[in-house]
Amino acid sequence: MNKLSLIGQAVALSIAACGVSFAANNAAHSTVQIEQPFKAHVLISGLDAPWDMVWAPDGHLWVTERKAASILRIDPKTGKKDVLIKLDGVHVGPQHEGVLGLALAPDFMKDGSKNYVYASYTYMDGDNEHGKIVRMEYDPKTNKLTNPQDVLVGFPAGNDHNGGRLRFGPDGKLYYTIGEQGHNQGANFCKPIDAQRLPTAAELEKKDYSAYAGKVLRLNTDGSIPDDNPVIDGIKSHLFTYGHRNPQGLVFVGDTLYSSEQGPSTDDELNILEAGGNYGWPHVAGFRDDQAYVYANYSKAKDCASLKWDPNHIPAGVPIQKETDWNAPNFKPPVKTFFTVRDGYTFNDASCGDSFYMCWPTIAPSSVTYYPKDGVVKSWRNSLLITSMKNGAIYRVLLNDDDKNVQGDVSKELHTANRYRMAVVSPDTRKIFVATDNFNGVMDDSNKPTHELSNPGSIIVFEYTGK
Ligand SMILES: [Ca+2]
Ligand SMILES: [Ca+2]
Repeated sequence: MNKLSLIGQAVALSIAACGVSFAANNAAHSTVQIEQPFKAHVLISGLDAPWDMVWAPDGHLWVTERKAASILRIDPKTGKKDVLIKLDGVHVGPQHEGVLGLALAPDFMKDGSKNYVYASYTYMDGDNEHGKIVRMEYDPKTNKLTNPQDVLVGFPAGNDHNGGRLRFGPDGKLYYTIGEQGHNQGANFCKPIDAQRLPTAAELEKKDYSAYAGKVLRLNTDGSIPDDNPVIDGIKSHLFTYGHRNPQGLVFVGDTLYSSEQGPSTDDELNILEAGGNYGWPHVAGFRDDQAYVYANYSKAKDCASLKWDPNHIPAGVPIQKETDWNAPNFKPPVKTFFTVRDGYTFNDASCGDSFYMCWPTIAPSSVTYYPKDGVVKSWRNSLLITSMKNGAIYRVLLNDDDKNVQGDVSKELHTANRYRMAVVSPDTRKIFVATDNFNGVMDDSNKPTHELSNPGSIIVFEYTGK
């Protein structure tokens, strides 16, 4: 317990130092103290890449452990952990593969409910990697999840950008985000981005879902296509929206569906998802403003394999397209970016050394959750809380009264030197539970890149101590 309480103190100190308005002052740590006092402690550590987390009607946190391929039930007061199931056949990788999204049926634990629980994971089908969504049954007597049944199988997955958030809508449908597998970058730089590719009738007939990369799906709980899904380019499929890069966050606020999405070196996004909308990737990052982004399509370069991918310098021979040279009529711009910079921005900042990407203006948003209108923290009411992996913080965005737009400012809250994977607000709105990644980089308390995470593989509880 000594270690935990010491960690708790360290966390509390760093919060006190870092509650600044990010929009007002980019040089953090120097100005305005937030008025809300929080204290913090580590609820549980030793988790193997916690990924999704929901507050269940049984008063517990339900958590997917991506790399352990398990689903956990954790007591939010004591940190006591029960393994509900360890899923078979999961393909686990270092960063993006394993058990991802988790959603409980809307009638979960109500009288007569079958207590269905849904999760997504990556798997190998021969040499091909895919993602699937499964349905399980929870038995409160044995405290186990059993009988996994396929809901939707065979959608695209890979070693990068799998999206992976699974949520129920108020319409009783399942919504699921899929990334574009990080094509056109890194080790996958010669593979084309399929975020704009739409499924054909022939593909759907064969249950070939290879065009579902870079999309958000809407499906019935049995995996079928809802009758009222949008018809896009003449085809009705599981697609709800398209043109996404790596959308990992998904939350309904009333009927409005917000999604956070990871951009390239600029322009992480907060979007409102509307049926049939095209969110622009890879032709547009953020707004269609021609600022600090062009679409460099390596897959169309002659002899791509002979080239070297470089995020800071596009090699000769790679076709380039300006954002304003692309004009899809159903393009939906984001409601907010994190952050847009002007052309000429120095992406390869020498002061960041080999970790130059850590100093990019992006935040690596991993999830989005909602802080309600009647929450105890007054200035947080009606806000979205977006977890940042790279910057170890929650970026708070205030919504307009009608929930259909954002107000201007973004506040950076609750910083620690940890990669924030997912946040959940307790029903009494006093506590924010944050699950943390196990490895990789984060900005430390002096805003410098570090790979020394304070509390890897943990759930941190930030508790409001004000009135
Ligand atoms: Ca976009
Ligand atoms: Ca742009």
